[in-house]
Amino acid sequence: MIQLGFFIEILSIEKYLSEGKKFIDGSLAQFLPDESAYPKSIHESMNYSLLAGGKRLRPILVIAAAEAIGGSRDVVLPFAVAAEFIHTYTLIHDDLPALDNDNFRRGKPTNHKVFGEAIAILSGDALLTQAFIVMTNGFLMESVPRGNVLKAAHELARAIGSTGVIGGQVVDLESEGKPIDSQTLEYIHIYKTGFFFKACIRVGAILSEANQDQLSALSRFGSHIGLAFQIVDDILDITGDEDLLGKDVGSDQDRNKATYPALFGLEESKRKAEELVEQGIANLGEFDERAEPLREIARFFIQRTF
Ligand code: GRG
Repeated sequence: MIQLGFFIEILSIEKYLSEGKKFIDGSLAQFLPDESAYPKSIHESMNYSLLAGGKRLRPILVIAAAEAIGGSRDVVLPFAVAAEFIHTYTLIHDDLPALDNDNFRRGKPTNHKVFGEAIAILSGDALLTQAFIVMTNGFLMESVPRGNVLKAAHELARAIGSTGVIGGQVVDLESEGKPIDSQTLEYIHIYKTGFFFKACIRVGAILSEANQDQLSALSRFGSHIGLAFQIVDDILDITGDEDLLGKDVGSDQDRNKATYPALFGLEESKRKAEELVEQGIANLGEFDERAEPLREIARFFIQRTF
């Protein structure tokens, strides 16, 4: 049994994630320009990728981390939504012909296939910008000390720049078709994917006034499960179902990308992901049952099929 904060009691992680997704999906529109706002094409393109689906794991982690230390989902909601805007921007850009050149994402044709490359690039840029508009709006400043809002925005910005997600993406690109060692592979996975997950967890905690010990424990938890998530992503690119994943599988191999299964094999990669999740959860020993959703989300990371 998992307690989802104070507002709902639920039976399983599946239910927790679907409730969280519903909450985020229902909140996105209030933080976006109206789809009919001029110029319409960019707002349609932003909405297209945002509303195409997605598990909403990053916003759910912002909320779960806040609730693990007694915070409120309503207070952290703008940052949770901003995390999804940022994530969707990375997906739109990652799918572009200059990068992965993918045809499907979230079960639909990729943004550039529908709106063209120029609008897809601008749509990613606009979503990233919108995230910062949302994070720094007045509404949040009324419920959280301003210093914490600034710290949380800084935290997310640091995770996604050239010394975070973009840096990981660059090393990933530059490593295509080349043999790389396990340290470089780990760098790519931690920077490209792990930092952002860790930042979402830290943001939820910072906005909820976590103390230094809580923040350090949550950071270690986030580092472990973020890397595990990307290892499982590599595995699913081989063993996953395209309909469930909503995207083409086999693309890593087609592009001759270094992945955990390519370097260590499928079984060893699964073992490594499981070990990381257990090590991550071990950092939450001082947290009470309000951290149960975080623990279960971590376990979902290695059990997921989509
Ligand atoms: C600026 C041109 C330009 C490109 C940037 C930032 C970037 C390109 C790429 C980011 C790297 C990236 C997309 C990493 C993959 C992370 C990942 C595993 C995404 C899938 O996440 P899920 O499974 O997706 O949570 P859903 O659809 O469920 O939200």
